[in-house]
Amino acid sequence: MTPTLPSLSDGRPGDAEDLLRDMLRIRLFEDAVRDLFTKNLMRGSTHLCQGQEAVTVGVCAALTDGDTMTCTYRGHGAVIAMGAPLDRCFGELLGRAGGLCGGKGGSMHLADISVGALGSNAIVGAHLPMSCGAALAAQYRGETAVSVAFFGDGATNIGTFHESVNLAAIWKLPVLFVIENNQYGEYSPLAATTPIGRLADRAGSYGIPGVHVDGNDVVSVRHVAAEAVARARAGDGPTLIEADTYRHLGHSRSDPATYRPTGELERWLARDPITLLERAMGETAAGPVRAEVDEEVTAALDRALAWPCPSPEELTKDVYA
Ligand SMILES: Cc1ncc(C[n+]2csc(CCOP(=O)(O)OP(=O)(O)O)c2C)c(N)n1
Ligand SMILES: [Mg+2]
Repeated sequence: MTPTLPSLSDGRPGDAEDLLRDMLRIRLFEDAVRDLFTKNLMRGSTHLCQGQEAVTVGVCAALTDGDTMTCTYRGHGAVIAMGAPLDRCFGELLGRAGGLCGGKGGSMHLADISVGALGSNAIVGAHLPMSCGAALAAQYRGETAVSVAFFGDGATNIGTFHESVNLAAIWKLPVLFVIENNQYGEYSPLAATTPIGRLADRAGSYGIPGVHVDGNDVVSVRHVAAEAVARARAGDGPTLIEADTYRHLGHSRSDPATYRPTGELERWLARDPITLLERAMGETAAGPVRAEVDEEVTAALDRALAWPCPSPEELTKDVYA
């Protein structure tokens, strides 16, 4: 489904530009990170999300100040979509003192509490209970804040998924459980690990709404998320959203993704969420946004590269030995 301009306008000038800007920030950030790893300027591993930008941008566009978000090791995009500054995200991955977590968390542990990004998590499913906790805190204090948990298709086979959705359902916690269904868990296609094809159907077991959406159509994602947010704020409890999407690259830095059937990547590239939106907006509107973000990302990386590493005294602060 191609997004159409009427649904983009949303009654607000610049709306489509804002969505495109946010998706491009993530795409160009991830492209730069890939480049830095290739040049060995970043260490360890990383899990990139090129191709999945419409899910995090669409959902986070339906949030407001005070809402919270948790995500996976493939979480750079989600943290950026919440509004974390790009230079401090680069700084974290580069291990610099100016990074979001002082350069000590790295790619899989980005967090920026000031924008509600409570943390990326390397343990599959471990952050779903954290979003339940944030939602419970808001409910207990009589606040209207909601909490979003982004996780993969594979995570729906993990115990914490079922425990979290069950608890949120029974306590009517204001949580959005968002499945980034990128069709694979590591090197296994969904069908090899999961006995059902439509993951949103898992909501039925917990008596909550389960919604399936085209995760490459940012406007549709935002629409579905806005409905779930409204339900949660009204005290009607959680929603499970399944957003169909695709990661353009392998599972992690070391995965060339040779297990993918011929033509599959090309089919998804033809439905690249950014290209779809750019096409819907037209070159005149979309071109300047791309140029602006390109400059923004380059400048952010340059700043981060100039930052020092944490001092030896800082290295042992805020860590467990
Ligand atoms: C509890 C746990 N089990 C296994 C792993 C190893 N592991 C890392 S990523 C991954 C695949 C998860 O797939 P999915 O939930 O679909 O997320 P995606 O990587 O596709 O975004 C696995 C099994 C882990 N990190 N944590
Ligand atoms: Mg997956």
